[in-house]
Amino acid sequence: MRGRFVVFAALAAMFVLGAVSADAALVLSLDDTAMGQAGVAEVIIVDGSLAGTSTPFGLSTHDDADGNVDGSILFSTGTSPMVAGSSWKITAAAGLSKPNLGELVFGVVDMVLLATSTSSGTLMLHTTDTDFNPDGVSFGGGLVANIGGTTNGTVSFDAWFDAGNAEFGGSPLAGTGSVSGPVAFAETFSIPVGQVSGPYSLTERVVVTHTGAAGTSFNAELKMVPEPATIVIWSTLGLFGIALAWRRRKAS
Ligand SMILES: [Ca+2]
Ligand SMILES: [Ca+2]
Repeated sequence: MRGRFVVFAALAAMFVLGAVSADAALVLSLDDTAMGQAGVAEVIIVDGSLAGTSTPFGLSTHDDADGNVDGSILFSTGTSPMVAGSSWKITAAAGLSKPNLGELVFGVVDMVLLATSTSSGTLMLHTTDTDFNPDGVSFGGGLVANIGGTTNGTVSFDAWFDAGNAEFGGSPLAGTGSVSGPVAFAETFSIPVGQVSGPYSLTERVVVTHTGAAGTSFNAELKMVPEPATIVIWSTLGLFGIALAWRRRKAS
């Protein structure tokens, strides 16, 4: 009986640990919308995991082959198509997050692409991470999205914030945009999200469309920052503190 309990406890612990680690991972996905279905990613990679890990986009298709760098995913097909039949060649695609980049309260997810296509097509990329956590701190938050690069096609950017802390959780927030090439671009979008007080997830989506053989590169960063109102309050409190210290020093 006791032995059976120990086995049960061990299995329960494995289940809990598995659930926690699956929930906390950075995920990078690439969808050639002409392959299979649009919205069905051909490449899904979970940080620190082998192919077959469960995600809301389906099972991951590739191992995270970056030498187990935590908070980093690196994917490349070199000069080969992304998948058989695809017009997209991924020289490099990367996703970055904590603990490699940013921190828990003010989370950052970052995505990098250097890709070419041999014909017209659309490539949709997502990077998501969960378990950013103010840990008892409540603040008025906003997202800043920075994206820069070069394109001979069109690049559009969307950002998600999810207070439910789900992978790919929430829906695209208003306030982002797109650019059309040929162009070198550098865009910054400010997106209010309101009060942040519990664990949250961040997701960024970039859609690249080429009308023929072309190349696109970008680095897209999405980060949580205190809302300007919060910064004003913090700054005011800071100035008040300095004034108080000065008065106390003068009095003594
Ligand atoms: Ca697809
Ligand atoms: Ca990794």
